[in-house]
Amino acid sequence: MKMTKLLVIAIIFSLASCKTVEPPKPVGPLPSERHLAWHDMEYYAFVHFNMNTFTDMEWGLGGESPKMFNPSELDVRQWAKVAKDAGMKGIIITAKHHDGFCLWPTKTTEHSVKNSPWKDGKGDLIKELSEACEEFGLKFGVYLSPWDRNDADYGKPEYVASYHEQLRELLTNYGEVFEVWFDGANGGTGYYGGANEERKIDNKTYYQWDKVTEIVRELQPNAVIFSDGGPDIRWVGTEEGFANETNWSIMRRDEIYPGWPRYKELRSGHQDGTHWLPAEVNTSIRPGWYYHPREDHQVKSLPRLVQTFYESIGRNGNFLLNLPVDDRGLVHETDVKQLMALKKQIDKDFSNELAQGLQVTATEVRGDDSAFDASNVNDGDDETYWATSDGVETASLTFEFDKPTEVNRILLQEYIPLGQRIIKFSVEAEVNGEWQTIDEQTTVGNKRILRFDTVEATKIKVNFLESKGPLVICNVELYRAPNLLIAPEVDRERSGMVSLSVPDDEVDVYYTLDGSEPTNNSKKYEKPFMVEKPTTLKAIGYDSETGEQSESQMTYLDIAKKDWKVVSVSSGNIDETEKLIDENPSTSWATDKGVNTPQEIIIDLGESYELKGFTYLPIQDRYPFGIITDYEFAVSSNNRSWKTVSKGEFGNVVNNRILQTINFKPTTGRYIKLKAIMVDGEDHTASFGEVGVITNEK
Ligand code: FUL
Repeated sequence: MKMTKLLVIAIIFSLASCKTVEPPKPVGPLPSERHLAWHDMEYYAFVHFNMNTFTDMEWGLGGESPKMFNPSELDVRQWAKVAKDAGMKGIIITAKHHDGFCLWPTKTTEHSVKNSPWKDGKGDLIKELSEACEEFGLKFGVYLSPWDRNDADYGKPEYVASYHEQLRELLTNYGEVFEVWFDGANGGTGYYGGANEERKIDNKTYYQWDKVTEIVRELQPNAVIFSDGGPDIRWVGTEEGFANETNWSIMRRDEIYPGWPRYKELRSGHQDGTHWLPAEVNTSIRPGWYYHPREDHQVKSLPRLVQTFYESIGRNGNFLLNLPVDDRGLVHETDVKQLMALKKQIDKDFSNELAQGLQVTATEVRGDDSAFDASNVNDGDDETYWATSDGVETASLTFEFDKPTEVNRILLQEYIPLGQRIIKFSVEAEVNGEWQTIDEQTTVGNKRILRFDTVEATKIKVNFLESKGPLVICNVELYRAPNLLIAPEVDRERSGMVSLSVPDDEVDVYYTLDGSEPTNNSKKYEKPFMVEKPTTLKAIGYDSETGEQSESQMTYLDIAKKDWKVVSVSSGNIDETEKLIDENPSTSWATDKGVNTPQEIIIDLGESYELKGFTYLPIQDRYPFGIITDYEFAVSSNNRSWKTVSKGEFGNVVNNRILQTINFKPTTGRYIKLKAIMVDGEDHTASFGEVGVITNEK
């Protein structure tokens, strides 16, 4: 009897030890299948190409004639080839922007390609592009602006019905769509069938978002829906091209709606989120979303693009990079060059993975089971993961090199089908037998990449310090990325004095003032120098040890502001107005609060110039206010009789606070007046970061 009892106990024990350990329970909310497919997209193109491309605007008013849409060399296969060669996985096109012009022959309105000279009105750009995407193995997505400044019925239920129909057309006739993009900009002034008035709608209710979602689900069940707050993926709360370091893929989604005033929270997500709502980082390769010839020299620099890569994909977001296709209908040569430079650099950064196959140990493994072993993090398989036991939410992973090895990047991935968990972690390196902390960070999510100064390490340790549950890590990679030379930064004082700087003392700076490309034979920068007249400055950083040089930085400098004086303001403290002409983008000046627009400032330029344009830099503060959205600009030779030379809207200036450049017919004068006709915000103050002019001076 005793023997049998012992045998039973032994059998139970051995069965228990054979029993495979259960995987960790999910920590919700969780991603859906369509989310997981979207996370894999990582990097794809936005294309802003529509009526604005031909009117040189950012936000068309809606009254533009379809006749103006007439690309001379349109080639959507070139777009697709460029995107493919750049390593992108899809293209999202502005099928309709706020001005209402449709790039496909919709049945809902006459305001479309069918009434344009392009292909004698027989063209269908959406069809061409969807086919080109298929040919090049890219996914295809559509942007359909809810706001429509052309439609006479905008504001009434009739427009919403037609909007839903447009969506149906786009999702029915053009094959598989991976993402549908709904913009947050809404209501306001417009053409509206000739009414030319302001129309306000309620963002939350007017478009019947539930119905919109229903249409997408019915016609394209695999597509993700983008808007400020989803329902599937979210805007990242800035158009500058970054997510915050802390970036949860979850949010309290029901609090969010288009135009949500707490949009800055979109940059970080919510640790206690109720829905999976990951961030898409959208930004343009140029200052504007649409093509403007004046921005041909402002295509983002390689270091800036690389930074955006690390601050989007490297911070648990997807990277949606906009290409403003030009009025020929092609991705501009300069943009192509930068895209390829970015591809090459990222390929270089991640060319030599150092962690794979290394000896890796964990302080704890789930149930001591080899299925969840630490070696799963560097086996090159994202479906296997290292996990800790229930209740173990702090643990470390240590990688051991055979010999001291240079490292400056670490890439970490949580196994997100089981939820996003990590709240805090740190990275240490063992250098010359001593441990040093490299970084202390917060979230990981689908992918987190840290860049740090190169260390020659014998071991790398990741300490997971706080988590929402047991740890579930599917991938860790280590790299030694090459150094990237940064182009010089240009600073100019009011006097006209210019200084150039690079972050690295070892790097020399060379420059030219005649528009030619600098080399290490050009003038070497030793000390600040004077530029008083309009000049094109180009500068490079040069490493004499390696012979490597940075991209060249081109800056256009107009007349120096040394004799300028603000002589009159409609309200506000005139003694502080220097801030709007001090060449310092981080200082600003504003009129008094609560005074109704128009508000204005008058500047005496000190002498008479032939003026052909002006610039307005919106306030660059973290919490901006009083941005001028509608302006009037006048010139005078005596500060008494004025000539209005330009009047209009700074399109999209609130979302994208870039330098606004307005050209007008050359006019001679000594005094300039900038009037704020309309400003953003409720407090009726007009703010000015910097005001400048463009002259014909030689
Ligand atoms: C914004 C729009 O108003 C811009 O024009 C642009 O389309 C950008 C991507 O979204 O909200």
